[in-house]
Amino acid sequence: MRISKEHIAAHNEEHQADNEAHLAFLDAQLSKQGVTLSLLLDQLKDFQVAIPSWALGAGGTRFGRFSIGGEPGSLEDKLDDVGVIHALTQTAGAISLHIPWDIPKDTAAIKQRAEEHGIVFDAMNSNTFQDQQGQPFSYKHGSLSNSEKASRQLAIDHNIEVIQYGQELGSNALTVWLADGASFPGQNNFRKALQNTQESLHEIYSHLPQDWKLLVEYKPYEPNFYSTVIQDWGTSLMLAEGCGERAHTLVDLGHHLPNTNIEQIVATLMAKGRLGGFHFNDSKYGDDDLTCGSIKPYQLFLIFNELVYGMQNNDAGNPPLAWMIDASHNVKDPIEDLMQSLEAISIAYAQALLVDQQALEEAQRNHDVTMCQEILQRAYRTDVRPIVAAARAMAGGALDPLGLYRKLDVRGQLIGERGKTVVATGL
Ligand code: AOS
Ligand code: ZN
Ligand code: ZN
Repeated sequence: MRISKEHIAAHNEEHQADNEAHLAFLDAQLSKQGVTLSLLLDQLKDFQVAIPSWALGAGGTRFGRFSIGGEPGSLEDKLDDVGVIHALTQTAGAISLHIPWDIPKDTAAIKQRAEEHGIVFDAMNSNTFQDQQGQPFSYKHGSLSNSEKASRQLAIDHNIEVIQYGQELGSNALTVWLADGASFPGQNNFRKALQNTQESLHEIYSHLPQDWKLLVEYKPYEPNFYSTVIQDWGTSLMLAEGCGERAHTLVDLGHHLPNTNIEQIVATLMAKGRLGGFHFNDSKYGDDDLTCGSIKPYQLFLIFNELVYGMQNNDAGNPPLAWMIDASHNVKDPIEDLMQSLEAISIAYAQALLVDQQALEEAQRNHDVTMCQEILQRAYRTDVRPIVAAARAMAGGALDPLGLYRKLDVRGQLIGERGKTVVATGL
């Protein structure tokens, strides 16, 4: 273990008085609003977000990639890095794997390593957007949507194989994101491509174990720039409904055209009981995959407000949400970046929990538009960082994860062990 209980205890002792002073002030303010701090802390303490295996190395663009050194070179290393994040934050108790990038050579050993870090296996991700070496049929013109049956079957079989790996590891969800689409008008027959995708997904669904979920991710463009087969939430929902009860839509925050009202999409999907998962990130332009909350924190809060409302009023039977970060960029230490994302997500969640739902409902009923806005903004403008820190410490994490990470020079240690130029598999 790179981060010991002693490290955390010593660090927390140093920061405790300061955090408690902040907390006492907040407690006094919030109790006037009828908020019970201990209840809030309990809810936050249990909150977990999965880390994608591909976010642990420096990302890259088609123009280049700059290594930050000490990056994971194997699945074992990736687990160790999530272990660091989880030990510091106690909110990253799950990893999401990508096959074939993360094929476990020794499943039992991988499971044990994950267990030592307190990590479980979240949704498995299939990969039909790249051809692997020696692959008999190509995905160049599509995978599940391909007009050639042989390519479709290959992609279906790959997804079934991913489910099998996931079963061995104890996962219970398969996320399908397709790059399928067209870059030029006329290239594809829209109707046939959609029909093929529905049939392929249905076939995969029929191999899904009873306690598994199928999560269908949508994205408007990239890598295809004219059309994408699963372009939006409506298409994803339609495909999920066409598969069956255990198929759901997955919302990736970066997969919307600029200014789309994502919180409304969340509310709509939850009303239908079909919101299954989430990929958190932030963006200014498209699928930028930047640190959560770094560009549009108010939007993140509004999304969480819908999520909290949806979970508290879950009459449509949405499954427990598979929360995950999906991030990748070129410049920061990925472990630091992921911890910043976790912090932003926890902050948005805590603020959403502060929303006075009853007062909001009343203001809505009275058409008191000003007050509706006030109620949301009051919650959003509360500095909940001391609460988030306290919940983390209660769970055994650090009051200031980033500070302790730097103080222990974890990246320096990783560079010492793994070298300066290791390149992780995958993106
Ligand atoms: C791609 O844009 C999607 O966000 C995927 O969820 C994910 O990033 C991909 O599967 C990782 O390669
Ligand atoms: Zn995603
Ligand atoms: Zn994406």
